[in-house]
Amino acid sequence: PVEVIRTDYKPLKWIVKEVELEFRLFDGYTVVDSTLIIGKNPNAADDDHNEYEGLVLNGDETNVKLLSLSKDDVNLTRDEYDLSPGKLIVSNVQEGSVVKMTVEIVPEDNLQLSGLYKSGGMFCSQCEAEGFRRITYYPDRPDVMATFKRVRIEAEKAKFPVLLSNGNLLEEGDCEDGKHYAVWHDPYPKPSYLFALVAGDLGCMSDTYMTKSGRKVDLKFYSEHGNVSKLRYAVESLKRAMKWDEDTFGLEYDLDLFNVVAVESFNMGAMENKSLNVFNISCVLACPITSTDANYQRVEGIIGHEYFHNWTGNRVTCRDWFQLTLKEGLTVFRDQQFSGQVNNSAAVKRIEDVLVVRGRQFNEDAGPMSHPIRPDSYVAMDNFYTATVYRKGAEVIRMYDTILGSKGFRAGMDLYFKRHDGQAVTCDDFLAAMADANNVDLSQFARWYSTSGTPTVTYSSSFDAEKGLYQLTLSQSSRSDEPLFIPVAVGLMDKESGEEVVSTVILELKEAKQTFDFSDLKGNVVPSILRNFSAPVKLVPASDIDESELAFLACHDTDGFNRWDSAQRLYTCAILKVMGQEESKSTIDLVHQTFGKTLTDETISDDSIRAYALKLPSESTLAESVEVIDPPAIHLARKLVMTMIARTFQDQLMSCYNKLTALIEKDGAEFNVDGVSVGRRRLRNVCLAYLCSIVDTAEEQSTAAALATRHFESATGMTDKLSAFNILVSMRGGGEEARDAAIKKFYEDANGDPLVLDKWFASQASADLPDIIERVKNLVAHPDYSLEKPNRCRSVIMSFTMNEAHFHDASGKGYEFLGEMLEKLDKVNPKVAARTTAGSLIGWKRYGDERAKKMKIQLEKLKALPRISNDLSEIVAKGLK
Ligand code: B3K
Ligand code: ZN
Repeated sequence: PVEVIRTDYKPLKWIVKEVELEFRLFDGYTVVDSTLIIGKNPNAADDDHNEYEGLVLNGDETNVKLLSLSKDDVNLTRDEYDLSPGKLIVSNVQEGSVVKMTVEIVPEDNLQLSGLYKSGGMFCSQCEAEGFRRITYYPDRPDVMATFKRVRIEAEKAKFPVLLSNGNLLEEGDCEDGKHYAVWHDPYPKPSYLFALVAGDLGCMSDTYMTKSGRKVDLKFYSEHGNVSKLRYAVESLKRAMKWDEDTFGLEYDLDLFNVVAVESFNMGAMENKSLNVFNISCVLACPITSTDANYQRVEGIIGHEYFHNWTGNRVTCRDWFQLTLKEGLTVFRDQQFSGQVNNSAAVKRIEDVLVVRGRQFNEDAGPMSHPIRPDSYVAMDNFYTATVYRKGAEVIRMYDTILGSKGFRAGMDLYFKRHDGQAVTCDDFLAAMADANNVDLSQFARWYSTSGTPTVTYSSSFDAEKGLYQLTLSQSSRSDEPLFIPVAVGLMDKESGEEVVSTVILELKEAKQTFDFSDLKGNVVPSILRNFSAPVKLVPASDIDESELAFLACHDTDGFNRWDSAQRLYTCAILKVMGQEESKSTIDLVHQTFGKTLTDETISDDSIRAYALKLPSESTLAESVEVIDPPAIHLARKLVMTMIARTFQDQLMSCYNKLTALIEKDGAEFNVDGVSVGRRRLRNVCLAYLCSIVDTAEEQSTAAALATRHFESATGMTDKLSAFNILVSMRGGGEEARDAAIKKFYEDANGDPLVLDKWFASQASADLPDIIERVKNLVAHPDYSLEKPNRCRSVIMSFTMNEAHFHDASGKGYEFLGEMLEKLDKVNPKVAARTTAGSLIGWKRYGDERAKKMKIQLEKLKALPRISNDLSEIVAKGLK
């Protein structure tokens, strides 16, 4: 495996200016003809030292068979080109040279799902990051932007009535022998990673959108025939996204057609190919009986995300893959803003996003895969589509917005497009546009791009009652040699009245340590720091945590995010004390006070906020607060605290549950995913989880099982059904019968629907049962299980690795199971093996000696595999360092 280094970037001497492709899709193989018009790269200076004189094309020789090659219509013989693994070099090209070739590929055998492959009966493609080289030889790098002038697809008409590629349809028609063809033209130059092709027997839901300037855009969403009605929510989401981008950034869609295709076998969520977005069915299909509220939200967010890429990613793309966060961090930020503003309350959305940053990104940054949002090297680029590049990247973009204000941010965006539309650029270019548009120096801010790890901000304060002066001292530590520029949003609450006396200000922490003065105060205050999570850092007090301050903020903070966060911190204190068997009475008292107030506080009008504020931090979030992670101990302590709260508030929880049930029933059968309806379901399901946590005796077990079963059976949609199911799958003793009945019923109701079956598998793999490993082994032996379907793989293997207490069972059996699965999966789909499952072994250093040893053994075993993929070996090697 070759390591690619960021600072080695060099422009190519020869690039492709125009390309024509012809795909002939046969049964069992596909022939691809290509015509490349070559040009001299204007970005490569003459004196640039270039590694190669000729035209350098990438190609995956294990996938692509070269049948013929010509230059300017003369066939080339073996001494006129150089073919080595991964590369084809054609010598003596000139401006305007025409290089033609024919290759053969076998999409039917392509189980990696990168390049052109088959999902069910349809052909589809995935080219980012480096999949186009698995279709044909081509300069497969994002800084080569060519016009795809003519893409002709020919296939059997009966089996593949729909033939799609990027851009506009130029012509279509019938050929001989029951075949037909379509020709596509994309007027916008693009890198090869944005190319797409789809051929299949698909149903379609159509709509139109009129842009601000009066362009009528046809929206066409394709899926298997039986799923077409489930595309409605995605279509509506797209229209909202198109409008939002016009209103917020003045960005309009630039073609007359926008296609979206739903595919079952897909490595990730979705792909922003120019005007032909391809989606994992899980991110585009939605209907009440198969999808949860979270699924709906995900559809809207990802539809927005891929659409927003049309400007941030496609019109302006990345110069090289190290710049990935340029498009991903920015586009995630855009989709977060969109979702927060369109449907949900902004605070709810913020809480959900921060949960991911803290739960996944912090964890990644604490392990051996830690990297800056702009990485310095990679072996398999697909391993770097990480929480860091995406989520921390989005936090970095958010900080520009926080520092410059939304007007300043918009000015920066405008300048960015003005300067770079149609180009492949770098993170430095983005920063320069932000700085220049606002006339500020952001050179210190640039350190965020090169610093890995989670910085810590420490705070301490003092109050001079006589002067009315409050002083807040902030200090920072990070892996950067020089201090970072950290925007810290702060507000002050009066200690007596609980009123906000200083509303949010942005403190610019630029030095290692800085003191900020707040004067003219009438009395002492409680600070609310890092409001809205204004920077991706860990916030810690210089001295012991003041738990009563946390309880105070959890009840009074005017910043919705910090109010929630304070409660989370307080719950964390309690759980950790219980875990460490420390004296915890006073903490528990505060927890009860806070919980009780949150449950009944009339001033909280949003049930989602209330629900989140009542929920305890997840086990993975709790793990971030301990030195050595002992998952079963965390699990047990969390469960104890949960049950204790549930017992204390049993009546109130029950009456809250009943009140919500009545409200929901009053609404009748119509299913809605507006904020109010979602909030009610969310809060009711939180109440249910607390109530069903009281299971210490056989009698309590059957009471809880009966309540969950009633919830399960009366559920009007998947949100409620799955909430109940997630509880039922873990039932023991008096609840066993109910558990087994629910497992059977859920499966029958699924009636083969893949998205529902994924939930059936995932929920069981997440169960808290003593024999869970045996159960998970049975799940992978189930006839509906398949290693070739990434969604199914994730639903079992990933869910089990996230079932921390059991995956990390002291016996090491969880690790052994994962090791075996990875060995098998790597042979089928190395990208899924590396990205979504190997991550759970590499953090071994944090799990204590005994577990570490056992986790490492599995990594060693994988390392020793005779034919390990580059993708997996990169992760394993990092994990063993
Ligand atoms: N850009 C794609 C991700 C491609 C992943 C390749 N391994 C989807 C997205 O972020 O929008
Ligand atoms: Zn993206």
